[in-house]
Amino acid sequence: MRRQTKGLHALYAKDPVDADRKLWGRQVDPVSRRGFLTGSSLLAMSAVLGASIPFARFMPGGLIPAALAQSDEAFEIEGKEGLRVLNDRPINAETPAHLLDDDITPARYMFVRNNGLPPERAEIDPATWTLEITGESCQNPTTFTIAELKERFSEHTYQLQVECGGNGRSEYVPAASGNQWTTGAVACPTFTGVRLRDVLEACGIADDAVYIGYYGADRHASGAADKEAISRGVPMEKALEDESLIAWAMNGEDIPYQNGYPLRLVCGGWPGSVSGKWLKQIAVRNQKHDGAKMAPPSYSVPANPVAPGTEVAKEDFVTIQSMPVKSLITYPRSGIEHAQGQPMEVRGHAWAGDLSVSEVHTSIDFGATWQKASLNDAPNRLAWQRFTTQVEFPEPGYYEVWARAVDENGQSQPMVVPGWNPKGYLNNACHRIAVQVG
Ligand SMILES: Nc1nc2c(c(=O)[nH]1)N[C@H]1C(S)=C(S)[C@@H](COP(=O)(O)O)O[C@H]1N2
Ligand SMILES: [Mo]
Repeated sequence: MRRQTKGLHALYAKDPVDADRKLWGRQVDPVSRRGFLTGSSLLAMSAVLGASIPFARFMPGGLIPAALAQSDEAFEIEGKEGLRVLNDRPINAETPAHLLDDDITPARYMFVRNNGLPPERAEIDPATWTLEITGESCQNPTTFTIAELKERFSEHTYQLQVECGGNGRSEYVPAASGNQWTTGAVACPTFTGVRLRDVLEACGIADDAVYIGYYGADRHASGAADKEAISRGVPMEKALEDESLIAWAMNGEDIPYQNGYPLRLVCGGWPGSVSGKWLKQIAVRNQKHDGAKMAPPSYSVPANPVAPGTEVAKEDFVTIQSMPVKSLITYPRSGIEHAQGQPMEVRGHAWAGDLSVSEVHTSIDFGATWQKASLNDAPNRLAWQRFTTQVEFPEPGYYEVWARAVDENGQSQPMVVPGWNPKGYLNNACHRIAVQVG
C-alpha cells in the first residue's frame, strides 16, 4: 500500500485492449495488484488511487484498478514471497520446490488456495471474531471469541502437512479443469490452537453425530451472498483426533491473512480443502456434511479406476479422505549444474496422509536402480519427514534425480502419473529434478 498515488487520469488506460488483457487475463502480468491482494477496503483503495471511486458500486469483485495495472511493480501477495501465481481471481499460488526446503515451512512460503473472495482484511478483528459451534448433533450450541477459546481449552502445537487434493493436477492428460498445480500446493508449518475435540465435547456431541462441517467468512467468487465459496468437513473420527486443531497461530505468529487469519481449522493429512480458513462456524452433523464442494465431482475420485477422459456418474465417486504417499525433492533446485566427481547432497520431504513414511529411495538412472535415503521420524503424527542422501554421477551429462517414498503399509509412489480422474486429484507420481553434470 505504500505506492505513490497517481492522479485520476491514470484510471484511464492508454490502450483499452491492453488494459483489458491486464485486468481480466488469467495470465499474470508484472503489474501491481497490491490494492486487491491485500484485501484493502474501498477506502484504502481510494487512498491509493488518490481519489474516491464514484462508481465503486459497479466495480466487479477482484477488479484491479487500471491505475495500478499500469504499474510495472511485480505481483505481490501480502506476506508471501517467491510463489508462482496460478490465478488471481481468486488468488491461487504455489511454492517452487526449492523454497520448501525448510523442515518447518515459513509462513511466506505456504501456498494459497482460495475458492472464493476472502473477507476484507481491514474488517477482520481478532478481538471480536467469533466461532459458533452448532448443528443438529450439537447438544449445547455455543459461540466463542478467540480469547474464550484460549481461556477455556488447553493449547496444543503440531506441525501439520496440508496438501491440496489437486496438487499435481497439471500432469493429467486429458487436462482436468481447475488450477494447474504442479508440485507446490503443499506445506508443513506448525499450527497452534485448541483441539477441535475439546471444543466439540464442551458443546455436547450427540450420539448420532457422524460428521462436522465448517463455514468460513469468505464469499462465493460470484459475490452472491447466499452461496458459500466452500464448506467441507470430515467424519467424526477424524475430527476427534488429537491433531485436529482450531488454530489461531502458524509458526508461533498470527496465521497469514491469505491462509485464514485469524482462525482456521487444520486437519492434517487429508485434502487441504477440509482445513477451513477464516473459520466462523462448525456444524456437528447427523449426516455426511452437505456444504459447498462436498458433492462429487469436488474432492472426489472414481471408486474404481477409469480410462482417461471417461465421464463418471455422480454415484460412482468417493470422497477423498487420507492423501496418498508422496515426496518432494527440495534440494538442490532442478536445473542446477554440478561438478563431476563430487558427491551431491539431495534432500526433501516425504509424507503419507494419515500414515507415516517408512522408506524413501532415490534414483539417478530414470528408475532403473534405486538407493535408500536416510529418513527422519516425523516430529509428530501428520507432519512430513525429512529425507537426505548423497548421490554420485559416473560421468558428465544430463541426469535426473527421482525420489520415491513408501508408506507404512508398503504402498509406493508410482513412477508415472497415477489413475486419471475427472478433476485431476491425487497425483502422487515421483518428483524429479534435472541436474547437468560437467
Ligand atoms: N474458507 C475457506 N477455507 C478453505 C479454502 C477456501 O477457499 N475458503 N480453501 C481450501 C483448500 S481447497 C485448500 S487446499 C486449503 C489451502 O490452504 P491455504 O490457502 O492456507 O494454503 O484451504 C482450504 N480451506
Ligand atoms: Mo484444495
